Amino acid sequence: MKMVFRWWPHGDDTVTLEQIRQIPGVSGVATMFSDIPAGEIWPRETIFALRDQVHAAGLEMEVIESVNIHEDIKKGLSSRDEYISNYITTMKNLHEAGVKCICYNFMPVMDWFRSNLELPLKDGSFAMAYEHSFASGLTLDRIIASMMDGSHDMTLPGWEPERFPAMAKDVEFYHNVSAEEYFKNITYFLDAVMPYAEEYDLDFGVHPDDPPWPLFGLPKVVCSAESIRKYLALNDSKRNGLTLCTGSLGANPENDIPAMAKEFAALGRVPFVHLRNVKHTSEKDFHESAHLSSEGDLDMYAIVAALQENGFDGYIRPDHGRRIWSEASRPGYGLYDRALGAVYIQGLWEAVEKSRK
Ligand code: CS2
Ligand code: MN
Repeated sequence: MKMVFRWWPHGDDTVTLEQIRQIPGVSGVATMFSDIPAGEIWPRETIFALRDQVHAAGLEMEVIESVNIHEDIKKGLSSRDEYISNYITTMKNLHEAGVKCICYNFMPVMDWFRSNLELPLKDGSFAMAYEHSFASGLTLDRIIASMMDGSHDMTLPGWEPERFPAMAKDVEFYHNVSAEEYFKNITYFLDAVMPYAEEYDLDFGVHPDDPPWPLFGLPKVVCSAESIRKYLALNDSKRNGLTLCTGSLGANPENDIPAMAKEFAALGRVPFVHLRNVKHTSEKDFHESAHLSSEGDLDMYAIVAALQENGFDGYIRPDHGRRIWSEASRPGYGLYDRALGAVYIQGLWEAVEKSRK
């Protein structure tokens, strides 16, 4: 297992590589170029320059989160072939720079959604929260405005402003796309890309939908054990894997996360894990919590044990943290709470490892 930490380059992060280097046990970053629009090739020189910067700080750059998928690929338009070809060139460039794992998602139009990016918790910290009745009633303008209001002027993953102008039309487009058609578009992408994932030694981990249920009339793809089985079966390559995001999947109390960790790690199809915890306030309402089992509804020990006992040998990162100690940062991605999470997870990992000997 390798512990990594999400980080944005080119001045788009309040956290520095030097700070990440000082978190015990963290060996590398999961990073991306949020300034390159989806669909464009990531130039070799740009990737190599970043890799050198990360290495100079004493860290590795083996995980990319995310190489976003152009909307035309998701929609299945004829222009997709060019974007897929660009994607494959980016894969080649990343491979040559030593990248081993690519996290991506197939959520249409937008990435994760929260109705409140700064819910005050009892202990004086702030967490991101989701209230279903409120979220389902929002217009697109309100959705964008509510995400931007809490963004502290930083790009939120999946909410890059370049996406906004087309969003309304895109949402409408998907109202006429069935889940079956959408899965065909995914298969087309996977069939084109997986042979190159094998050639370039790149493990792909699709990120679950967040929240893991239908919202805004958009098709949902990865939200339960059943849908994950279906996704992995779309293309049999072992490189076609899952990013097990416990907080995204765990937002639905019916999802048994330790069972999922067991099933998919045993298949060797989990290259990357996002560990975070959630606290349910009702069936479809929740807020994010500190990583500890005692702070949320997920049994983090059971998840770590399931991964280890089933041969998981990939990357783990602490996902969204709370805002604590008055830190100003991109929502979910401050230094302090994620650093506490990284160390807690490694404590669990060591405890499980030693108890098995
Ligand atoms: C993040 C995602 O919210 C989360 O759980 O991990 O934004 C993730 O980076 C993307 O969906 C991956 O493509
Ligand atoms: Mn995640």
